[in-house]
Amino acid sequence: MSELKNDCLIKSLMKEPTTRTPVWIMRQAGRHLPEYRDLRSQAGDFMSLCQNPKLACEIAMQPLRRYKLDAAILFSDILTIPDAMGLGLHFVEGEGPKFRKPLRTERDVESLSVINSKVDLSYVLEAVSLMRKELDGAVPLIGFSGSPWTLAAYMIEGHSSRDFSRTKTWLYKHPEILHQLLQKLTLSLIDYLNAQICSGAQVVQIFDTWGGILSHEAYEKFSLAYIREIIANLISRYDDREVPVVLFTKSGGNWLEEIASSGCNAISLDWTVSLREARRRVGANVALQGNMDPAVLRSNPESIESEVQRILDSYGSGSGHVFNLGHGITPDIDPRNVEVFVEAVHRYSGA
Ligand code: 1CP
Repeated sequence: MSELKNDCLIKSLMKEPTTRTPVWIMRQAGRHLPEYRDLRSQAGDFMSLCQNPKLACEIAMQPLRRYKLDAAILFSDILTIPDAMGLGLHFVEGEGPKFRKPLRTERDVESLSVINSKVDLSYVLEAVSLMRKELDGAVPLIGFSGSPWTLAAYMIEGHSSRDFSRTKTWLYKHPEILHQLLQKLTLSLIDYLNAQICSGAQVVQIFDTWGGILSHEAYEKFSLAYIREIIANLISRYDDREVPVVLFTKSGGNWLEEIASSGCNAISLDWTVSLREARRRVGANVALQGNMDPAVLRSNPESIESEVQRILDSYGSGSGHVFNLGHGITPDIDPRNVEVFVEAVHRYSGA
């Protein structure tokens, strides 16, 4: 077993006791850091950063130099999978991700192949190995992927969307084509996450960012069923250690029991859910991660500290809580406020 100097994240995700509440931040590496923006402008664009393992490794380390975080997260994106499947990902300044060849017809779905990560996404796996080397056991490395549903939504729309109307049309008009797509994505994601684990990812998080736009029945059928299949096929122990799985379904607060039964070790919660209530409902079975509103970081040290305290009190004493935001940090946040946030979690949660 390789040495891990700070294992409080993994312990909390496994609901084992720790001396304080671990903390990391969704999207901790990225646009809120001036040193990230510098590197991106040197590299030209976001994909050039992702595809260069040395640069990706450097970016993953940037937030750890500023803040006392309990984890690093792979620097990459959930949309590298559709890119590897041939959709042609690119980023338009100020407009976000776009695909050159979005899915339009049944034939488009039929002609997609399941990816072989070692061949198609070797740059991600190299970045994972390099990050593990660079971390040298200081904190665990989190690997990640999108959920099949969330990736399918981007692949069908071709870009981000507020209501994903094209995707929902497929869901109700051509459910069998959507299922075919979700099955191919599921097989690709099993391969991808296991390859990340074998390359050094010590925790994996599945981002179901758009699960919350589905109806109750559709969520189970079109999102959670495939996530269950992924989790059931992941390597659960590697290098003599458990590899915990965290599942984040944005706006998934109505389905905590169903999400908790997916096989995940922890549920990442957005800010619309009470931690106390979530713990009462599913805390016996899974750890909980979250859930400060990222907008709090736009306020001032006093408000940030009191929100941190309120959230810690809401979870209460005992193991099984990982502090995080309820969604990714936004690009406009002042790093000084992030420092206040991380320090507050340390100060109010123990040693
Ligand atoms: O510099 C830039 O303009 C690129 C901005 C950027 C960054 C820094 C994008 C484009 N992706 C990322 C990195 C990223 N994305 C990480 C690693 C960084 C870290 O966490 O430290 C991770 C885990 C993601 C995950 C991701 N990408 C999600 C799931 C999490 C979430 O926020 O819900 C989603 C939905 C994406 C798609 C995506 N990629 C980039 C953007 C701007 C978006 C969102 C598009 C949209 O709003 O629909």
